[in-house]
Amino acid sequence: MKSVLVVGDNFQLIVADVDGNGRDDVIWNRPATTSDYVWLTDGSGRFISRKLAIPAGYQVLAGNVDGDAADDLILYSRTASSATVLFGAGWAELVERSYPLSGSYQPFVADVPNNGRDEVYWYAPGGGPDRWSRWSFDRSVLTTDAGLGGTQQPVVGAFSTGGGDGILWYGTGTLSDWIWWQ
Ligand SMILES: [Ca+2]
Ligand SMILES: [Ca+2]
Ligand SMILES: [Ca+2]
Ligand SMILES: [Ca+2]
Repeated sequence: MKSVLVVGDNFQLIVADVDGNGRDDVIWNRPATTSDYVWLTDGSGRFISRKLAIPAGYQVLAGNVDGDAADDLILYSRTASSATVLFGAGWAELVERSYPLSGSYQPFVADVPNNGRDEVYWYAPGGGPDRWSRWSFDRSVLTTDAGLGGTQQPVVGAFSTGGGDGILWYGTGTLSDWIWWQ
């Protein structure tokens, strides 16, 4: 089946099931403004558009950090002193919570450890300390230091049969490569 869609402007698209109905939705984020949208789908090829306000200058990551039915959106800006999570909920009535975080990172989502919830790894390539945020079912977070100390590029994948994710750290040229298993 094919549907023709016409969407103008410059959006960044993120796919996540933010209403927790088992089908992926599309987040349309304008990086420079708060005029954003989420398209919810019932699986029939039709989308329902709802307004969403993601502040300018924020990077958006998708993951299910509290392990409920709905995916969540993690918002990060290098100039902010906190990270924000928009917790997914029915009809995309997202619940916002902020968590203290300072530093300049290239964050990514990985299910490490394999416990039914996604974690966020705050990667600071080079010298800076990395951090590792693990949420609980009650949406409290534990953020600890994690050290790699290199400039490798991370690639996340479900590499092992045991479940959860592994992280392949690729170093260009003569840099060492690493793989983190679980
Ligand atoms: Ca959905
Ligand atoms: Ca925006
Ligand atoms: Ca969730
Ligand atoms: Ca996990």
